[in-house]
Amino acid sequence: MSMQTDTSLASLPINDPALPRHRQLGLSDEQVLAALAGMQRVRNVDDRLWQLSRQGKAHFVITSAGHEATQFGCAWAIRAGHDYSVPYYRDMALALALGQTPLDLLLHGMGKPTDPASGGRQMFGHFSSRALRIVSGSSSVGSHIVHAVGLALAFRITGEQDIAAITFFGEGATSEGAWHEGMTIAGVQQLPVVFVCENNGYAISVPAHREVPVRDVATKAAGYGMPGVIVDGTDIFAVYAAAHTAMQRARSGGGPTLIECKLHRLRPHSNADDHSKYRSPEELAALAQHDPIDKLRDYAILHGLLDAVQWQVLQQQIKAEVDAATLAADQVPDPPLESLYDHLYGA
Ligand SMILES: Cc1ncc(C[n+]2csc(CCOP(=O)(O)OP(=O)(O)O)c2C)c(N)n1
Ligand SMILES: [Mg+2]
Repeated sequence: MSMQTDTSLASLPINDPALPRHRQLGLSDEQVLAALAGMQRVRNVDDRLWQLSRQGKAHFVITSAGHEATQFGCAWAIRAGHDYSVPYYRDMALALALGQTPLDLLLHGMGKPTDPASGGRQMFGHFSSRALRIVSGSSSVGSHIVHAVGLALAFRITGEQDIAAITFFGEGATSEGAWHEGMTIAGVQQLPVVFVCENNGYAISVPAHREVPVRDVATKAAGYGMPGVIVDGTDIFAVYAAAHTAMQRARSGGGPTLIECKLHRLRPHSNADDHSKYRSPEELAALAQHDPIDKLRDYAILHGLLDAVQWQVLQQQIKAEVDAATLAADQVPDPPLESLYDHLYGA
């Protein structure tokens, strides 16, 4: 195994360089359109949660805006319900890409008793689903890395083959002790686990150069005995290529990989944050150039997968779908007072 950081794109078989990129990667037109619709759908849910928080109906909002291509690109490489995904609070798009619905996410955001993640017990961003093998993260930044590595160690101990765990985190998390411990065990044991860093350049208001001592998080991989790969996290195909290669490598006994996806957080960290206090007006204006949905839409139109009118119609359909899900979630009664201590340890 190479200990060097591989900053080139991990490659998949390319049959014909004249083909569009998705075809070169073995992805169908339908898969690309489904991902585009899914990214737009989760952006609508994101919009809606911010509105609901202003109405006092959603308690906490963490945006995935700007991170969608990374999360959908990785989802293509995950066999949902087979491989284990250990996301962090930023991964609403991943939860949707793996099979959760807008209603599931809205019930979670509104703390309803039918919230599939936790029955309204967890704060927003703790996505989980037993059926989809999505394991809830914990609020303490970076601590879930250890859970993903523990899963991979369990596969090793129980002799499970052809399976991998994949975990997600921000660049700020890579400065945490738990991240170091998890990466160390994964490297020492060469476990079937993939680490995905969604590097958006900020830990809330703290810029990356004040939280991470290296320019590229991927270079840290060398210290843990695994390859590190850098990709453009706004490019769904680049992310998929890297994630597919890393997951296949992990599932076939090749060991762990660290993938760094460079991208932009398009909105404030959470509904408790105001990013105009630490991002300049120029920086805020430039964010529009880094929207992964625009990028995939332009690609789809360029390759004739849909036209501008069909895109308009699709956007309207998705908005109507999210409107209906919002109404449905809003009609669910809040948890009754007497359920206050349900599911609590020792209650
Ligand atoms: C151990 C710990 N320290 C601090 C916090 C507060 N906190 C929540 S999110 C966050 C930022 C983490 O940034 P990063 O890992 O880059 O992820 P991003 O939010 O940018 O996606 C911080 C400091 C926390 N939850 N846990
Ligand atoms: Mg960050």
